[in-house]
Amino acid sequence: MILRGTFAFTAMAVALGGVAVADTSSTDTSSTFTNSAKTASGLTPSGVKVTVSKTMIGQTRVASAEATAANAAAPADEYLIPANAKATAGFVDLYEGFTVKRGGWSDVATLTFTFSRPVRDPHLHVFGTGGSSGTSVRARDDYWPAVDLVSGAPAKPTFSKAAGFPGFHVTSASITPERVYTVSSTTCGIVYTCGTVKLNGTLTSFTIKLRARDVRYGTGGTTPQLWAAFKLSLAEDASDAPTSYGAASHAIGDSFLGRTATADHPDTVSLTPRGLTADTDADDAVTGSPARIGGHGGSYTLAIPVTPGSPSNVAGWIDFDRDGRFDPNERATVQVAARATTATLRWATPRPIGSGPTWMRLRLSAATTSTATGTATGWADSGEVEDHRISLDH
Ligand SMILES: [Ca+2]
Ligand SMILES: [Ca+2]
Ligand SMILES: [Ca+2]
Ligand SMILES: [Ca+2]
Repeated sequence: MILRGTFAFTAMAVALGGVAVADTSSTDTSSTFTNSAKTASGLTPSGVKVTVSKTMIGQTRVASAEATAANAAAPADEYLIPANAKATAGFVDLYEGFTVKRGGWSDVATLTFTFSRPVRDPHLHVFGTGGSSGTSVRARDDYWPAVDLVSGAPAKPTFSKAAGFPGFHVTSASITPERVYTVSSTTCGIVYTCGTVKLNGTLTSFTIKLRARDVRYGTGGTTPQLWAAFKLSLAEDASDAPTSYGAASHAIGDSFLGRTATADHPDTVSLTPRGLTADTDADDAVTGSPARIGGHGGSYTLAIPVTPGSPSNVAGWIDFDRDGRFDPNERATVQVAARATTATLRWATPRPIGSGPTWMRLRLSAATTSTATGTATGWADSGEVEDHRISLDH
């Protein structure tokens, strides 16, 4: 058996689907990461900023810190949910020099992921995390990884396996090898771990600890090495009015129209907002089919139940002229305080309009960070969108 000195890179190439870590040819600026020894920082397509602070344990040092660019053409991966999560940006670190306990576990580093907005049930994608040193069975160490969930805010979340992790065991608090053994080659499931965990909860941060389990060959390798490669994807809520109205997508967090929002498009990620062809929301703030909106004196008023976790803006568009678009002069807005229960929108109609059916879009987003309530389409880093078929009565 011949072990090549580059097999860690080979495993990484397998785990990353052959996308070179330095490839920026297909960078999409809607999803980016930068990376350094102390901090990795990224922007999700929806606009939530993710900051990863790194703390090395003991003698560990960061030997390399690379960012992986977003690539909308990334292929699906059996170890991922959403299946094409490789399309998003992420980062790859190499940690070296940790204190090795022969045949035992070493603590390597802790990573704290902090989000600019609360996010519900984020998915952490683990790519080819693990390591090895040395090039022959007479002088080598493999480092099988473990990922422990240490803490979180406002409360410690739990892990649940979404996909992947062959050869590894996922519990509510850790990802660990089912067993460790001597191997002739490495790949996902053999020394390296590859998969997706969901972090259950609505979070502003979580902290993981990386550990390494040594398996020694002969006299052992030279420099201890552990690769750590991560991406994140967030739950999204999508609009569902006819296509002519354009698409709106919100990262799901702690603020809602009505009491909650259901996640849409759970199987794939997108770098651009996507609508739905049919309503899948189980919690509508406005009910009735169609909902009836009463008006008099040239204005329409609607009281909307809301659940804002922070001060929020609420906007609504009614397609008064029924041209299949939500126009700027068809918008009404109101601000609500955290924990308000009702948002009341009042539209002054642009011109005399007939009663009857049309479409309405409602958007709620955090007041501090988002301009989503200024436009009827596009991303928002928080809140929810609801589209409703309505009937105007006057
Ligand atoms: Ca809702
Ligand atoms: Ca939804
Ligand atoms: Ca219109
Ligand atoms: Ca919705």
